[in-house]
Amino acid sequence: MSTTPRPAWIALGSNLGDRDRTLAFAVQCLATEPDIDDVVCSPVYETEPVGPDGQGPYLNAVLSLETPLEAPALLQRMREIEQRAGRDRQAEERWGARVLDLDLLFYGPAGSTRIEEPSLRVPHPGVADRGFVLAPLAQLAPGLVHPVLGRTVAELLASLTPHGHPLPDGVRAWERCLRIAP
Ligand code: A4P
Ligand code: MG
Repeated sequence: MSTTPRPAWIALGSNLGDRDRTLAFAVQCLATEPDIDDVVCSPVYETEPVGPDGQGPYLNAVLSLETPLEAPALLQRMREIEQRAGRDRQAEERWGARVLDLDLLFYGPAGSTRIEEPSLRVPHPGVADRGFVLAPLAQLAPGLVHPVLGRTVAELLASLTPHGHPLPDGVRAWERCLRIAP
């Protein structure tokens, strides 16, 4: 394990069960994990599902954290939290409804680390064209530069946003925010 803490940005999504409660559970789990510090949450958005028909809207958010864990070890912790929240991968179709999805968006100093393994791709390949990721991420880190595309999060979000609208189609602010219990 590395000893130098590094930043990471994680996307949270839920569209099955008590979505609010699941996101709050996930944030609290991450905030209380050993080797994970300085968790900061974005606002929450309700978003139209991208994927197969017949599933309900998602709640999406993004958080940033600091960790000495290497990216694969961090991903492993994320998988464990998905399981604790009741995610059943066997029962899911691709992009189908899920209790909790945690994706590692960016990792390393200024989000600059690039990883291309079958089990882990960083930056997450969906970052640049997903309004449900970019809207919350832009609230936390608008100036973060995508290390492959060379564009900031704010620029990527603007390219998905209809002229004069602050948010992409299908993305709306949710009334409650995520709080980390002391
Ligand atoms: N994997 C590789 N790289 C990563 C990474 N950076 N972070 C591997 C997380 N996992 C990564 O992931 C499948 C496999 O990808 C894992 O075994 C892991 O080793 P997954 O998260 O279980 O599957 P997935 O979520 O179906 O696929 P993917 O490609 O992560 O899709 P997305 O982008 O998460 O899309 N609509 C709305 N409105 N909101 C959503 O949150 N989410 C999805 C899923 C579809 N539609 C949505 C939403
Ligand atoms: Mg995913």
